[in-house]
Amino acid sequence: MTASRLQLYSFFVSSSAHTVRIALNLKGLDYEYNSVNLFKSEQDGPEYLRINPLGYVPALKDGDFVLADSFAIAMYLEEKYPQPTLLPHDLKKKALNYQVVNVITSSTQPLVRLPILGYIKQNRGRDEMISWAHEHYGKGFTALEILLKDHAGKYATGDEIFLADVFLEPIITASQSYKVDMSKYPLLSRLSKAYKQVPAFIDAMPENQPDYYPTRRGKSRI
Ligand SMILES: N[C@@H](CCC(=O)N[C@@H](CS)C(=O)NCC(=O)O)C(=O)O
Repeated sequence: MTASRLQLYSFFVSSSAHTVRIALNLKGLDYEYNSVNLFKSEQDGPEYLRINPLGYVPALKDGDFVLADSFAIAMYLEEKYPQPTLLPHDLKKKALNYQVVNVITSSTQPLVRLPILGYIKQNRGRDEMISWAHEHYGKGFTALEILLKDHAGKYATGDEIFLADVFLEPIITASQSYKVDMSKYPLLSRLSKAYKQVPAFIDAMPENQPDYYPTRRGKSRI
């Protein structure tokens, strides 16, 4: 019996889906791409809400098992397909990877989500929306620079790619929709350049997804 292909529910601009695409690519896993167009609110339609009742991408279907949330998916893939590993063996380095993931997924990305930025834009105008985005990306990026300065090698926590990298590249990419000035974050800038040389990261880029299309603001992200 052949195992059914993994199904990824994604949208090209979604940073959380971007993370899962990188993880799948690093693990060398083949998957089918199912586009959920966030600009058309497809995430709130009854069909997608059956997959993720929260109405967020990404979600992953493995046979009849459905899982949402980028961290849960990354950890599921890590345990089901342990090689190549996304987690260092060293306890402290592993914990640092978890901390980086949480700075991004709990303390940065939720504050710069599309509905929040949309609400600010609608009620306070575009300039306030941009300055909100700069403030909250900036707070996260400043913390990440400090956190990683004594640990980074070629990549975030050494010379190998680990979970921290899988979450870092998408949030840096997303910040560029709002033209966050990366010259203030030299370490993150260097890491971002390094990721752009890695095929698993290149293939996961928004512009390389089947549902990509140029948006009004150029490469608009969430
Ligand atoms: N904690 C979730 C967050 C997922 C999330 O925020 N997804 C965004 C795109 S990056 C989304 O689907 N937004 C649609 C909406 O807010 O309506 C994860 O890491 O997967």
